[in-house]
Amino acid sequence: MTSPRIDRIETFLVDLPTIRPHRLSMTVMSGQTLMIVRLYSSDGTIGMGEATTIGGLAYGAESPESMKLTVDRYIAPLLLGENPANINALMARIRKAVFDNHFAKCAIEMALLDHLGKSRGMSISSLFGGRLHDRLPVAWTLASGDTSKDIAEAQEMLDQRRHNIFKLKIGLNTVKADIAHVTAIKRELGDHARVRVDVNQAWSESIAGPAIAALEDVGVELVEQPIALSNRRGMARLAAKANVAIMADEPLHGPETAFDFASAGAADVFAVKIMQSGGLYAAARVAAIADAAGIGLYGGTMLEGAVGTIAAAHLFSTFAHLEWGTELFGPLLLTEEILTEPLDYSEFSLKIPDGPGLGIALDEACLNRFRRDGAQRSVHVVSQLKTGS
Ligand code: MUC
Ligand code: MG
Repeated sequence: MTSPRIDRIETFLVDLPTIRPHRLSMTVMSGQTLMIVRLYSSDGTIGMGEATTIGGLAYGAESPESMKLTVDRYIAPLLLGENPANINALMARIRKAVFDNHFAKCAIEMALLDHLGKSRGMSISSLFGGRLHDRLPVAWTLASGDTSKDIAEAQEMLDQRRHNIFKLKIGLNTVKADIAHVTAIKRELGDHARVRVDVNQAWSESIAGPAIAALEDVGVELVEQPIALSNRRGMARLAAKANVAIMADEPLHGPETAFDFASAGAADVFAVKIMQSGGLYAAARVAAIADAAGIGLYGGTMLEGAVGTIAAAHLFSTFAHLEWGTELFGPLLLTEEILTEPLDYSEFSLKIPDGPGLGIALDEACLNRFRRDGAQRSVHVVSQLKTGS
């Protein structure tokens, strides 16, 4: 039997509105752009992947447009004509030719994994050795910028039994105003909900010390990335002093940075993200480093749409210790349902799909309505290789 080969790679951007403005310390989002990759092989199997950023270039060095360009111009030509099942070899070839660009690499690796799973009749979690959890706890982020709106939103989530863990985005206002905001929300929700905050690097170390102590007093259980991503020593000092958990997020760019943070004692918890890590395999290695160092694990998000969210969910479902749950709520922040069958968010958790690969299917009519390029696609075909065009 001949092996299948990659015939075509297609990329396109999908611009979707958010259900409300989402305020982080570095940007306010009113929409999210999905960079979708589809990989077509000679046996008719299609693998799909997705990458997203937050606020264009506000959060990190890649934008949706740059991810698309990286795949179109630099990654796709390396894969055409190759056997899609050789994921390690293909990713090694990509790493040799493309420096960094973790998000673009993650989207391609995801499409290869989806393709392999579909070809073998196995889910992505099965490819990673099988799931340990059928459902994952999912936190919701309160980030409307308005205390009473946030309280109403949290109460609605609790009533629907959709979320009972809330992450509050702070760092945009004064510390005094932020602490008053968090205090009011925690007081209102009481013991029905767990409350955490994400400062997204907005504080200096001298501000962070007393602010973390004040947040601890009002019942916050975890503080995420209080200071600049480059200040690893400051993170270590804050983690040593604080009684609440200190979580690292933005500095974790794969196994090397995870090892650096773990060996410096610079966090109690790691937010593991498949895109920031550079793919699912790299994220699994970040989790292994955390486990070995006794660091807690949290399944993070770059506010991915359904494709990226489910890819992450498959991987996180294989983690033995996921002490802090996940925040895989990205699709719920968007106004549009892009799947033919919506994901199951209920009982404060997300169900991992059972089907092969990612186990989800895109609603083409919906995608077509929101595609930035209308009907035009960036498609790379094997014939381009032959003609050299
Ligand atoms: C981040 O910094 O954690 C995750 C949830 C959310 O609202 O923003 C993201 C990014
Ligand atoms: Mg964060």
